[in-house]
This record gives sequence, C-alpha cells and structure tokens, in this order.
Amino acid sequence: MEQLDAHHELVKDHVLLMGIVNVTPDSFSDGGTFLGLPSAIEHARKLACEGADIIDIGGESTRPGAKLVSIDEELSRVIPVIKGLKGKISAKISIDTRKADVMREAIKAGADIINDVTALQYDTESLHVAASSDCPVILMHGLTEQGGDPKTMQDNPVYEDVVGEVCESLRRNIAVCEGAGIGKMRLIIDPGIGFGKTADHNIELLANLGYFRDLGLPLLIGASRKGFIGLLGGESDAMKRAPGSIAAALYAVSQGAKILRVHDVAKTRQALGVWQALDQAKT
Ligand code: 8Y7
Repeated sequence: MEQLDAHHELVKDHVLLMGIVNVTPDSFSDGGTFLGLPSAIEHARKLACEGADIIDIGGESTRPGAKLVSIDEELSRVIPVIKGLKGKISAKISIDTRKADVMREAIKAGADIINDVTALQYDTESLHVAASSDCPVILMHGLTEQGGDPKTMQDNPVYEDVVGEVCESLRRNIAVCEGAGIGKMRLIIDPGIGFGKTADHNIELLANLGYFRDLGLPLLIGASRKGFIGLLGGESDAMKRAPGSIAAALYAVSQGAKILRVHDVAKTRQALGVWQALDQAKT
C-alpha cells in the first residue's frame, strides 16, 4: 500500500483499518483476546480478508495492570507470527512494542510499521532503530513523560486540559523524532485512548479530535472495546462492545481520524462504507 509510504496521501479519503492480533504462547490466556501462534496467524489472515489494511501484532499486554514480558519472550511470540504472515497477506504488518530489540527483529522479519504506545520514549534505543528503518512510526500518547507505565498509568491520571496537554506532548514527540532523523512524513499520531486517561478524558479527547489537525499528521484512534465504551454503552463484557466501538470509530472519522485500530474489522468496514457513502453524498 503505497498510501503508507507517502502517508500524507494515505489519508486523503481512504480510512485505513488496523486489525488487532495479540499473541501469547498459551491461547485464550486473557479471556479470549490473546491467541497462541497458530490461531494468531489464522486470526490475522481472517482480519486481512475482512479488509484490514494493517495487522497490528503485539506480544506484550500494555493494558492497565499488565505484567512485564521479557525481550526473549516477546520475540518468541511475535516473530513467528510476522514470518508466518509476511508475503501471504496484502495488509501491512505493524509491530506493537515499546522495546527497541523487538522493533529491530520485527522489521528484519518483515514488519512494515512501528506502533509504540510510548511514542519511542520507553527504550532509549528505539529512536535509533526507528531512524535507521524506513518504517512509518505511530507515536501514541501514553503518559510516559509523567513516568507512566502500564502498571500504574491508570492510578490517578490528572490533566488540567487533556486535549491541550496530549497535543503538546505529541508535538514534542514529533520534534524529538525529527531531531533524530525520522522525517515527519513517516509519523502518525495517536492520543492514546485509555492510556493514562479516565473515561472522561477519553470522551473529551474523542469529542475534540479536530484540535489534533494542527499537528498536520495522520491521526490513528484506538477505542475498540475499551472501558469507556463499556461505561457509555452499558456493556461490561468487552467481547460485546462492537456496536459502541463502531459508534466511536465513525465519530472519530467524522473528526478527521484516518486510521482505526479495531478488533472487529468486518463490522467496522461495513459501518464505514455506509457512513462514508452518505458523508460524501452530502451537498
Ligand atoms: C492502542 C494501541 C493498544 C491504541 C495504538 C487495547 C497497542 C490496548 N491500544 N496502539 N495498543 N493505539 N497505536 O485495549 O489506542 O487494545 S493495547
């Protein structure tokens, strides 16, 4: 997809879907959202068939309260999946990691995009690895500057102005990347829904995505099945949050989001098709 190479073009009308594949050695260790190797590959292929433009492969849960995973462990989870998919699907492969060694090996194995929930801040080597590659990089805001990590980030997130602060933080991350030789054309920004944010913060961010347009970069939103969807939609079971997730996704697109990170690719694709056709017919 050349759209991602010149990703300012990426983005004109086409909204990209990023399908989520979480890998652990033991299937269904996380209530069915994480998959063992054979099922991870199968699931990724299914998402690609359903119309995912990107498959996001992660081997370390960054959910609130998640345990750390060693580099070797993470590599043994994600590398076989990347190798198993490379050349077999037309979707691009993104590696969801905050570790430089994992980025480097994943790129060698065929990953096309770096997705770092710490905006390349967690590992001091990450900037260098990203700069020496030619991969697009997703810079997500995750409260790293305040020392936030997945274990503690939800403890008591405080902002005076969540939209302004997340914008400013991303602006600094972009400058750091440019300083390290990662051209702006390679960057994608993401306010990091659910990372170091309360439900109210998430809602305020999603309702005001227009402010992120000033940064002049494609905007990715990952709201799929997250806690605030459950709260707003009254659904405690994360597996049943597709309708609410789709509502959030379409709203995000109406505000300028260009990439949606989702679990339910086919359903989101269908909803997007209808929404976009109507939006484009508006006189
Ligand atoms: C996001 C993400 C997760 C997100 C980007 C979950 C890895 C939590 N969320 N990456 N990763 N944006 N770029 O519930 O919102 O999927 S993990």
